[in-house]
Amino acid sequence: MEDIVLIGAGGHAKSVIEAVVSGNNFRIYGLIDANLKPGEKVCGLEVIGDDSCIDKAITRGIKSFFIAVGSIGKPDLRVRLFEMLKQRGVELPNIIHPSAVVSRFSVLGKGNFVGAKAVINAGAVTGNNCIINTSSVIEHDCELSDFVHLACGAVLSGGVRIGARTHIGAGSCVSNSLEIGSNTIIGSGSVVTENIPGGCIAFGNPCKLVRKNE
Ligand code: JB3
Repeated sequence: MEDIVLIGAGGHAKSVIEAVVSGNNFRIYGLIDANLKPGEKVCGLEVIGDDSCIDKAITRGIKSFFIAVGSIGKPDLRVRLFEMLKQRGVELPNIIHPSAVVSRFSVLGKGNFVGAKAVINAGAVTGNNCIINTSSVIEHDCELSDFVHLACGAVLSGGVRIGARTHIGAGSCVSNSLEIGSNTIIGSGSVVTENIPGGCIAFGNPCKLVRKNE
């Protein structure tokens, strides 16, 4: 089994660890976290140090890394870490919980997390480093750009398009064929029935633009 290093050892890392351990494709070599002490354990796995350990792990022959810091609306850290790992030329696999249903007719980029009981249906396409969290649904022909976060239980109906870095809050629903722009946050529990532009915060039922996302 191939070794993998997880970057981040907080709440989201626990969901990632659960998926990796259940999936049986990788052995977790260790966790890298900016604030936890080396030797501390999360779900029984050891923190090996901070981001300066990434190069040490590469030197020791680790090829695969996964960004296990999450985000709630602000993906900047995930973006920075992803660019840094890309520059180092390491493998950035998708981590998919074995209970997720991912269509063979969907196309996923790199470094995506697909949580327990998530569904990605035929014809859907994702970019890189998205979080498709627990029990979320990406229906047929949806298109997600890079760094999108679909929080737990969010549902995209068929043919929805989501711009880069956009966060769809937990339990939200987006109606068929709508488009949500980049850098937008849709608040939890929203019901999106019309297109939402980029760079804004919107929420409610029906979902309405509330203010700019600065
Ligand atoms: O709601 C759900 C199901 N999940 C949320 C997830 C999507 O986002 C979760 O509840 C959290 O709200 C959030 O998870 P995350 O990002 O794991 O948050 P937190 O528990 O605060 O852990 C962040 C970890 O990243 C902490 O242990 C920090 O020390 C660490 N960290 C911060 N900056 C960093 C850096 N680690 C590394 N390696 N490098 C950094 O620059």
